[in-house]
Amino acid sequence: MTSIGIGEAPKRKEDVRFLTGKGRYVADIKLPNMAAAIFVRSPFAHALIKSVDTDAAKGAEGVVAVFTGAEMDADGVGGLPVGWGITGSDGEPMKEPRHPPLAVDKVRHVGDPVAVVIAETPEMARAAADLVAVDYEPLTPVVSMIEALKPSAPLVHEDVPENLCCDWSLGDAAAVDDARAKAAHIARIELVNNRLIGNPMESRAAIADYDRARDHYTLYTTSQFPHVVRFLMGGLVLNIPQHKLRIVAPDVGGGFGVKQFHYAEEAVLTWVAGKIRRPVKWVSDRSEGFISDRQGRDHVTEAELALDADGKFLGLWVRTLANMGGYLSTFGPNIPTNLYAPLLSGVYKMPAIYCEVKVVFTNTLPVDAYRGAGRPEATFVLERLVDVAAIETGIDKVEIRKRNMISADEYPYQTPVIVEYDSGDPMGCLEKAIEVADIAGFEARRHEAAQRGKYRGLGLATYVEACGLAPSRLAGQMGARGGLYESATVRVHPTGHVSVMIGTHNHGQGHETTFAQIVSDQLGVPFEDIDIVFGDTDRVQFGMGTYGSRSLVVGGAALAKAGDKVILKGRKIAAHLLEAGLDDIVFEKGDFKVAGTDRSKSFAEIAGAAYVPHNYPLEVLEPGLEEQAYYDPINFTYPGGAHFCEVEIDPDSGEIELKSYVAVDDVGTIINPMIVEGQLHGGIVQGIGQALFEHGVYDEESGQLISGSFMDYCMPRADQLPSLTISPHTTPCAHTPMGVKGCGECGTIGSPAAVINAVVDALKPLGITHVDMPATPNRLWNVIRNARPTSVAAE
Ligand code: MCN
Repeated sequence: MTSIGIGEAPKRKEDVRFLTGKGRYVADIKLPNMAAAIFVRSPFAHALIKSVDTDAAKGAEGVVAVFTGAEMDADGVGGLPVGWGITGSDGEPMKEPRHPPLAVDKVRHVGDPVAVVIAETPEMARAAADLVAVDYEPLTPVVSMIEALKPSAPLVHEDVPENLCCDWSLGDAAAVDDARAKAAHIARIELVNNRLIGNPMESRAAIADYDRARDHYTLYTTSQFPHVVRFLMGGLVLNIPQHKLRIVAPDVGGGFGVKQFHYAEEAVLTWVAGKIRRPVKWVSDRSEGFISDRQGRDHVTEAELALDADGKFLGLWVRTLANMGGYLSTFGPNIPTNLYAPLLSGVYKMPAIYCEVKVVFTNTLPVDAYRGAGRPEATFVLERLVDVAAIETGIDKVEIRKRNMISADEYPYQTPVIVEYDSGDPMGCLEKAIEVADIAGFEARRHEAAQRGKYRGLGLATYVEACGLAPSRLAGQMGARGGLYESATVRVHPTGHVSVMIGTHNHGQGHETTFAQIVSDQLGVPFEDIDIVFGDTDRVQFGMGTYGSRSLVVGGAALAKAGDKVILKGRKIAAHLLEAGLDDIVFEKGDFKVAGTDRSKSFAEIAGAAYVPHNYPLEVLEPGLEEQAYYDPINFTYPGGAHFCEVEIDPDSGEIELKSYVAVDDVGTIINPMIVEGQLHGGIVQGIGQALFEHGVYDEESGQLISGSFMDYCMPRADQLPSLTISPHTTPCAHTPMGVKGCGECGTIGSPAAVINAVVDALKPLGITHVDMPATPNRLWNVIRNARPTSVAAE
């Protein structure tokens, strides 16, 4: 029974139940009299719905009900809302077409839900779903963004001309034109940021229940932000008052962004539960997830970097097409704009930046945040371009970065694109990475590989990200339609045990451990005596959930603030009990003491006195020891780092082997080094997945998702990875209570660029300056074959 503090690495509290199979996920929940739901989904990417005949399905064995979009419409159900609006450079707000939870007149992507079948069992519902006769009139789909913007393209939404949701820009175009005019060299690149399909271990699921006696709904859902689901769904889709709606997101088996949105299935099930007056459950299988979960990335970009004769950056110009898919998802338009362009300065002094983004509708699955969300895309553009500039100017890739890097004493650093970095030491990260990765020995390793007939390459990427979403005022200026603060309640029980109710959501990040460490450190309460409660709108005060690596930075800060209030109240109680002045009471290692004396009261004694107030200052203090705090950050936090990757490519097969990966990251004060290392591991592997394996591919003619299963969508496996070397180099954040910065997305942000830079470096002898992601063996084999069909061993 000991307190465990900040910087220690206890084993994760939550793993006891996960590793012993006792986690309680939505799919594990069984309510009495529960029916099962199966969605009827469009097989077409683009089609008119001429009619939906549900008669046969309604007559099938075990069927309870069948509902269509038209019925929900007739009942006044609203469209799925967008939580973030953007405005075009012409001052026009983005086009925001209606998104009915079940399609009404038209389907806009394969998998668009058209009807829902409710039956006694999932098998019965599935059999009946086949009997729902939808008369579609297929239309020509548009998949490519370039095609979608052509005047002749089919329209995904009739009220959105040219399929253009928004023509958005940030920065100073004239200043960048000046930079280009003055430049000694302009490096240019065209690249694709491939579409990703997130695959958390647990697929999405929902159970809705309606309590007739209380006229009250409960929705259990696999969500990263239950309060926001209640806010959006209750307030804007179903018109259920907030106090009549409870959202529970119990154990959730990974999200990575995919579970950060308000989904149609949640609204449909809740509405259905009210109609059939029975609980109803839906559990997606993996195949359904591929055509119903939100997807990520999908940019086409051209960019130019202007440099002077010394290799100093003068200006950056970026033009990006960003795919939204068939509908705007909850945060879709925010990702390729506000979370992308403001990060284009990276860790460099970039005097001028101009970025324009055309946000485009296509007949594909909606695109939204996926781990990193906009920031890996920005890093990829910048770090690929810097490498191209290095090759073209003949300046070494490390040297060109150092020449342009913001030095530690230049923080706080105002970029030309909104954000002001509060703290950092990119040069320190880079120097450490150079040492840990043994860059001095690389040429010898390259030579040795060449002897074996292999191309060996060294890739470097630096990065900075803005996370800890977000200062509400700034987010509001950028189009957020809600606040982005966080909340925590510290409830001290009469025994001194502590329950923390926190508005974030733990779905793999280890919050039950790290938040308990914060409380244990602050209040001196044994680690085991602290329980972290989250994911239930009836148990926890309003909170914004987990995404944007915000939980520690914003939620942890709210928690520390609430802890401060507990200490202050405890000191007041102690002052009374110890007959001392408040200013004389200090709180040290779990004891309230009269400074300079041996008189003290333990934390548990003070808690007991607060709840059994026989000797208590009732005139000036309420009984009880429970405090709540909300925290709204004043800035983002800006973790950053330097990643080195080494690869070997077999020129005969295109096979690629990752030989080493070194990551030096600055995540501010570290609460739990083991958890941070795990987060970096996971993030880096996700980035490697994007760089080498994963690709969401749609057939251009039919709009079918070709990579719709793990047979075609290739996830990284342990045996394809080297042992990762994680080596922190931290500077404390200047404005968060504990000096912390987020870490949940860092790995995903630095790694795609580091890996592709290594691939391109390996192929340098062939004169290749860019390879698109994913750098699969097939792609590399073709690149090598078209460049020079000889073996490197001959050199
Ligand atoms: N931490 C720490 N010291 C720091 C920073 C963080 O000890 N300086 C700890 C935190 O206390 C927390 C963990 O590291 O336990 C991650 O913290 P944070 O950076 O605040 O990120 P969040 O908890 O807000 O998690 C969100 C982030 C995102 S945006 C995605 S996507 C993501 C990710 O984290 N999805 C994940 N990591 C994931 N990990 C798992 N296992 N599953 C997911 O779905």
